[in-house]
Amino acid sequence: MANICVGEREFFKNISQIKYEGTQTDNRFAYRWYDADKVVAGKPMKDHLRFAVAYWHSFCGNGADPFGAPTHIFPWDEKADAIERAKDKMDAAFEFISKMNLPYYCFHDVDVIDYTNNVAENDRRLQTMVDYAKQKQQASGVKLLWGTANLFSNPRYMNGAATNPDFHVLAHAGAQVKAALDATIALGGENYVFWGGREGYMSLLNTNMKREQEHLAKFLHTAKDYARRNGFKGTFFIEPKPCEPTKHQYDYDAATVLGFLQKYDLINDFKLNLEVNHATLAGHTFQHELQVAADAGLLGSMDANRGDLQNGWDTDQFPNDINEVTEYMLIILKAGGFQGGGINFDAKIRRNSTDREDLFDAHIGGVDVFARALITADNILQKSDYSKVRDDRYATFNSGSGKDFEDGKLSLEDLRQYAIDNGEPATISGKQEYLENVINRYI
Ligand code: XUL
Ligand code: CO
Repeated sequence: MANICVGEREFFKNISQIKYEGTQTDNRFAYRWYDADKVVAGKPMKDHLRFAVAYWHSFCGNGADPFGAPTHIFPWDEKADAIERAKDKMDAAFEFISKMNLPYYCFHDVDVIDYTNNVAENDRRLQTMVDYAKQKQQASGVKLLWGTANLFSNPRYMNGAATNPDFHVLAHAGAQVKAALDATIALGGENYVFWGGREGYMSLLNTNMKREQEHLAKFLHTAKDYARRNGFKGTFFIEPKPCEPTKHQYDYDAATVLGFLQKYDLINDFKLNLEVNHATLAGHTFQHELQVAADAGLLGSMDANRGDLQNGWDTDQFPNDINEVTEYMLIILKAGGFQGGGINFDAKIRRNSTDREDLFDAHIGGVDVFARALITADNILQKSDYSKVRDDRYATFNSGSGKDFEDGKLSLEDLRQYAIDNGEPATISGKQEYLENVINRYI
């Protein structure tokens, strides 16, 4: 449980710590399902879910969009001095996270402090904020789930960072990653994320894809080796996304990244941080991405949000669909949970959600939908025949010739002989509607 951590100014006045009150409560600022210490499937809910608040959306994202100026005017953005302003923002962040009673946060370097174009000055700035964050973590008990470097906003990265055709730009990306790794290590960060926002291309006409991908792999090796030499024990995550801002991003989806990690010998240090709206942009369900990662032993962490079924871009809305999230939790539970990571709310309130309390409503809804989904998924696995129905579909491979096939003992001629000996197979239902009803029954 987090200790409420208010700085010199209280930014979220009139809201006290969010507590579990059960489904009957009328209090909007309470959890109805998330009972952090309640044991579900063998461990407390908080250890399954490991919620994190994303610094960028909640304390930096000002509601601006390509068609309009900021609508979220933050009181922590008022001071003229960059460090003073950053400290106010950090006060606001730790006040919010500790009032939400959540265990983790995640940040990019430039979320916590404005960067200049001077590498040494940036390092000094980040170091100052790391010292401040250490105090805040200590006072609140809130921990760093992962750190990362923003290698996509600065104009120098318009042609990519680690995949930029200009080595000079790649070197700047290296400088930034070094400082972000140092910060993550200093703050006890449990993981480090690479999201390659511009690691891809806008046009193949001007792109040597092979060379760029080799540079990306070399860059990741170089960063990993540096972090390991400097005591980082956590996991590196790659966050797949198919496009946006680039036309094509090399970390397209889970299966693509899996192949990349294997090809470039990164599979032992890197896992996946999957994001819901990235999956849907790639034309997949999020369940698909989770299953690909789980099957490869690479299910590291997730960025929770949702897209809009009618819009084709990354709207980063807060998750709220219990049916879908239950399906996520089924896969996560069956996979034995996240490997090192947790559930980071990489989600933003809408441009017109301009009340300070909207940020609480958004996170409370997100937390509760995952908590309820965890309980529901556990009930499905414990009480229903969901697993059995799935397993039974493959029963013919458990013994006899099916087992021989799995064991690699049958030739193509053997398959032919079996087909002749056994005639036409029986018609067997896939039971999809039944299983959909099982999910709904336990919600
Ligand atoms: C962008 C995105 C990023 C990463 C971190 O779509 O998801 O915020 O999570 O760089
Ligand atoms: Co993300």
